[in-house]
Amino acid sequence: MKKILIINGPNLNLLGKREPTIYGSQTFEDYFQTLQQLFPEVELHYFQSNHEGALIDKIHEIGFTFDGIVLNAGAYTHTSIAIADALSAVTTPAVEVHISNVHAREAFRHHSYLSSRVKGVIVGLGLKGYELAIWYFTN
Ligand code: CA2
Repeated sequence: MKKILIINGPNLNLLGKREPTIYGSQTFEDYFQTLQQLFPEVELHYFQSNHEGALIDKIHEIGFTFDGIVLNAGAYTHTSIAIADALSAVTTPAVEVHISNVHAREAFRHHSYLSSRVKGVIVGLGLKGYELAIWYFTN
């Protein structure tokens, strides 16, 4: 059974509770159940933190044994060389996901420190982006 970890960064614990016009109205916990139903053949794990170091620790913890990381690092995407370094340090491949189309938003969201360290990037397709990333790792 393939093991895949979804990592959500800062503020993504508010999904479904605030700013529904940008981020939708479903909580990630609800959507995670949908993902488990869609991919019964995958051992899916979920981790969310608002703390940069905790995200890095989790990448280190699973980054040599899991088959894939689906990473939405939130605003750390645009600031964190440390998360980029963590992705380079591990062997588990990652796919970067953004719920909103960051390229249609403020200029500071157009650059990602992480994109060069991942297999690919999915932006602007809402929560479906996570599904597509898992599909990539399983097909
Ligand atoms: O579009 C995305 O997935 C982002 O990674 C979301 C980040 C943002 O900083 C990135 O530029 C793009 C922000 C996450 C904030 O999530 C919230 C969810 C609900 C309510 C308020 C914030």
